[in-house]
Amino acid sequence: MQGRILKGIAGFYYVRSAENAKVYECKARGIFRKRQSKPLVGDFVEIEVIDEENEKGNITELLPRKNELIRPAVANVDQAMVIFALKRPDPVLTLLDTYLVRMRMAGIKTVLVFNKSDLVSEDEANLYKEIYASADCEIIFTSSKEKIGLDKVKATLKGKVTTVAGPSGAGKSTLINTICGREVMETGDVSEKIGRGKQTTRHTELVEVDEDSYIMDTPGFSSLDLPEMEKEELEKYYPEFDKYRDSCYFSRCSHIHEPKCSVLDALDKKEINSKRYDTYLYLYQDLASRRKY
Ligand SMILES: Nc1nc2c(ncn2[C@@H]2O[C@H](COP(=O)(O)OP(=O)(O)OP(=O)(O)O)[C@@H](O)[C@H]2O)c(=O)[nH]1
Ligand SMILES: [Mg+2]
Ligand SMILES: [Zn+2]
Repeated sequence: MQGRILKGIAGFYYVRSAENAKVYECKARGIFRKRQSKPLVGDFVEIEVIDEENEKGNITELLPRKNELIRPAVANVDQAMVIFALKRPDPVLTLLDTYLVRMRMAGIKTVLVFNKSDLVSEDEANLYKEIYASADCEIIFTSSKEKIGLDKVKATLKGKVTTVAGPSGAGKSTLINTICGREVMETGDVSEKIGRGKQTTRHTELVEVDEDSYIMDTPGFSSLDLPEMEKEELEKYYPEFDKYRDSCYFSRCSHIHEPKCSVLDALDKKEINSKRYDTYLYLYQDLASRRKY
């Protein structure tokens, strides 16, 4: 029978059957290791039941994926919700933009959530709204603590499968619990000393919000690199550059040092946000400094 992987822990995959809605504890047979494709949460699979009473089985086939991500490791999502705290931990824009670029590379629409809005002033929150105003993603400000923005989040989730992504301690699991109105996921503190989350969520899990909305909780990554790519590719993933790149004098303009660069002109005129441009520079230089083998 067919089903969908809800979570994977320690070599076991929990598969909800499409036939009877039972959740079977499954192992993936050796064929996957040979093929180098590992089952992911969100995968549709074929299973054989080996023990009906105790709900155990084997995954025998992976069905084709619509899309997949590596960090977090999920498959077949309709959209991603990149969640950062406005404070505790402070948002690191190079990290945030790395998440956004990765989502665009995978062709996954992104909603940007700034959580813990109870910890900053409205002016401070608005700064982030400005920075990401032209980044081609919906922006939602939330506070699980003070129940702000939750209806907007629910509306965005409606009818879709959404994966969350973001650094440890941003409040991903807390937001999921608040939205679901029950303790689905464990949550943890943010360390006072280093201001980082404690990597509370260790496995990815597909959670039912209501009958047609699903959200995947995932472990947080507080440091994340861009995947292997040519530095020249990076500019494609900054939607702010779309309006300008065709009018640059050089057709393969890096928008860094070339004369008659429309992106640099737009930056001068403040039509492109300088914080976003800064992360572009930073990520470009990071790619340029990588050793090629
Ligand atoms: N002030 C405030 N604290 C929050 C809010 N949301 C979450 N927190 C706190 O932030 C801490 C981390 O929350 P988690 O939900 O465990 O964070 P996470 O993103 O799931 O972290 P990982 O599982 O480690 O990736 C907890 O102490 C929460 O109580 C919020 O809206 N406001
Ligand atoms: Mg968590
Ligand atoms: Zn240019």
